[in-house]
Order: sequence, then C-alpha cells, then structure tokens
Amino acid sequence: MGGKYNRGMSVPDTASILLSRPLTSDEYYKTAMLGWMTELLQAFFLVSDDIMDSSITRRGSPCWYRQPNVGMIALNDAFMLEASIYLLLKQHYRSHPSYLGFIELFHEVTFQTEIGQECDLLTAPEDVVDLSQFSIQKHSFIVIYKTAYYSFYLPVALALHYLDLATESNLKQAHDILIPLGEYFQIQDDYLDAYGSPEVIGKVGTDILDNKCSWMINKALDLATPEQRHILDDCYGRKDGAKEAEVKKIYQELQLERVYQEYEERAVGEIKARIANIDEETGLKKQVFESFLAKIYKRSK
Ligand code: DMA
Ligand code: MG
Ligand code: MG
Ligand code: MG
Repeated sequence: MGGKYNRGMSVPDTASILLSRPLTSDEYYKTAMLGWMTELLQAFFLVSDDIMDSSITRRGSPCWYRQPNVGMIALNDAFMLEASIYLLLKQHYRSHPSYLGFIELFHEVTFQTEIGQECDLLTAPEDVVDLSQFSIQKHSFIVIYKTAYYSFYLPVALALHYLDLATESNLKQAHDILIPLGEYFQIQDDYLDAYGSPEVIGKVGTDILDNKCSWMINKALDLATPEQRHILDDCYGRKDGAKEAEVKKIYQELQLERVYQEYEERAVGEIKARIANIDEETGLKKQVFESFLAKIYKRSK
C-alpha cells in the first residue's frame, strides 16, 4: 500500500475515455481488477528491485526485505505477487474472449521488464566502475524495457483488450506514444533519485552509490571538464556517502537541474506532437494519452 496507484487507475480511466462515458459498476469492477493486476506486477518488480538495488526505503517505510521477519523471504513473496496475477485472471476472466490475450500480454511485458532490469544491473557492476561504458543509447534501451512497457503500454493494452479494440494498428499507435512517455517518466525517476526529497518520493536515492547508468550521470559525462571527470571517475559507484556527495556537487556545478528542465520541455513537446497525430477513426482517443501526460508532467513524486 501507499503508492500512487497511477498504473492501476489507468485501466478503468482508459476504458472510460475510450467508451466516452462513465463505466457501469460491472465495467468498473472488471477493469479495476485488471488495474490491481498491474499493481501486483509492479509490487513484484519493486520488492525484487529493492533487494537488487540495496535500497533502504519504499513508499515511506523500510523496503519489504528490510521489514522485521521478512528478509530473503521477500524473494518468495515477490514470486507469489506475480503468480497471483494469473490466479485473479483465471478467477475473473476465464470466459472473456481476450483471456489468452491478457495472459500473453502479462507474460510478454514481464519478460521485457526483466530484460531491462538485467541490462540495468549488468551495466552497474558493484566492483568495477568504468564510466566510459555508459551511454545515452544504453540508458534509453534500459529505461524503455525496465519501465515503459509495464508502466505505460500495459495498462492501455489491457483496456484495449478488455473492450475488444486491441487491433494491431491500435496497439501499435498506443505503443508508439506510450514508450516515449515511459522513457520520459523514468528520466524523471532518475532525476528525482538525485534531486527529489525522500519525504515526498517515499524512497532514498541509491543510483550514485549503485553505479547506475542513470540519465543524470550520462548528462554529467557529456558536460564535465577533465577535472570534473576525474572526480566522477573517482567517486561514482563507490559505496561511500562522502563520495556520493562529491558527485552531487558536480551535478550542481554542471547545473543539471536546468539541463533536466530543458530536456523535460523538449520531450513533452515531442510527445504532444505525437498525440496530435493519433488517428481516432478506429477507436483510440487522444485524451487517453493527454491524461497520462497530465498525470506525470513536472511530477515531484
Ligand atoms: C525501476 O528502476 C524499474 C523497475 C522495474 C522497478 P529503479 O530501480 O530506478 O526504480 P526505483 O527508483 O523505484 O527503485
Ligand atoms: Mg531501484
Ligand atoms: Mg533498479
Ligand atoms: Mg530510480
């Protein structure tokens, strides 16, 4: 409990926009059920992610694996969170024409996320820091796979399947906007890791300590003088609070906050242009994507 429930609520919200009317109570129940499945998938990823990232807090409390009497049982808890998606699907959707479509979609998106997490972890070895291995292209691949598919494409694809609107063309049009939107969302997450306040975002940033190929370090590497680069090489990815502070000092000197704000305005402009090109003839609605964008634009958590 205690998250924003953006992903979960996106399923009924999207269905209601696509139908251009409020949902009946049965429709709400069924789409909210799909929404809870996306939240369970998210919980599965976060419980595992926090172990792999050695994170401290999540949603304002110690991470699940740090709770008393949990520890590494959190791993099995994560597996059970994932498995419960398919129990709920069977219980509530077995006779729906898209039952198989739902199962395949959850499996596909889960695998895409795991590819992203794998690359995220492999580009951030704990023992070898080599900043020359980072690039904005690698970053883009990682964030699209680890975040954009399950956070943005999944809820909309679920609503399309639920309403029997999941044609190849509708799914592709949705994909082509939701993936850049998800990339922007994870860049916000990378920014907030360094600049967000833990009381607001509910977690303590670990990207610098964890040697992550984050958006922030990629920008810093682009802009750093040789002296600043030397400090980054020396201090990034070391499990040491003082060295982490040195890296943040370079971020300040390079005015990454402003660089980020400029990126945000450009990215949002491009996403708006894509939304304007949506073909509404076959059941999609621009408003689906506008409402996603409005929920995350300039977010502080
Ligand atoms: C998030 O990456 C990706 C998944 C699949 C959970 P992250 O480690 O940056 O997330 P957070 O900042 O929430 O730990
Ligand atoms: Mg993490
Ligand atoms: Mg992670
Ligand atoms: Mg993060």
